[in-house]
Amino acid sequence: MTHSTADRMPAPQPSALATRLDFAQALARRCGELALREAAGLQISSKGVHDVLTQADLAVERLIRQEVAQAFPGDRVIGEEMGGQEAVEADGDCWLVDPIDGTANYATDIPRWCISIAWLQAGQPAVGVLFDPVLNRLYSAAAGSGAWQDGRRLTARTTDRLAGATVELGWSTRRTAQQYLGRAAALLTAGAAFTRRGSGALGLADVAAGRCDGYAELHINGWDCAAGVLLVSEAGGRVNPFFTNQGIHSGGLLVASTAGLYDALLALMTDQ
Ligand code: LIP
Repeated sequence: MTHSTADRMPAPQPSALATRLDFAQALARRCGELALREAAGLQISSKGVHDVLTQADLAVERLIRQEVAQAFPGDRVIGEEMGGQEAVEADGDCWLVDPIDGTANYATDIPRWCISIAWLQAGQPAVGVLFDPVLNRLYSAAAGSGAWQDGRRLTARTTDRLAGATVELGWSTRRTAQQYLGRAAALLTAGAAFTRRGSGALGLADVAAGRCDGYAELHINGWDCAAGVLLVSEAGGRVNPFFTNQGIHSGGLLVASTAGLYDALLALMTDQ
């Protein structure tokens, strides 16, 4: 039997998201290897109080930008260290990257930091990849295709009460000590335990992986959380409309948790 060309279906072309997902996963691993190499003899500078920069942050972001330009010419990149926001509309398409999230941990040899790479379409995370080189854990998500860690499907917890919950409360000097302490007190008063471990991205990965019930921060930047919020939503958790509210350009309040905890945690974080 002969087959006409019409009978031979073309091989299914990977979707644009699948292509970018595969690219980001391989790149995140290369970035992690670079960061591990750069850790020896680290040069550390300060961007401000409790805000450090290392030459590794810059080297990793340069690698990301170089690889994106080669693989996807014309794609816009916004990065924590080299910016790029001015070229991207709030509802635009871009790569949003944090070359090393948890830089203070990285700079002091505390083993909790990661590479965060996200691809946004129409201003919303569509592909998210985190690589934790210390534990060799690769987290990935594409919109509508679930959240994964090293090939294992991730599912957020079903916790629906603050009493007994564990929440990571991210901190920076971008909000006042009184504001932070007020939220910490409210969590403790509600019977929740709180922690702060210095990497918003890995805090979000823990929510997606069912290791923590929520991650909240009064102000976080888009590059810190773009990949992590997609992991949480694809793992069945809930996230506030961070990227609808100018998340690309100005950052802001982030609440990400199990579906059952979301309303209570959002109320606690927004209660003046
Ligand atoms: C960190 C964030 C974290 C925040 C830290 C710091 P960086 O990002 O992931 O949420 O609480 O202060 O901003 O600066 O290490 O990339």
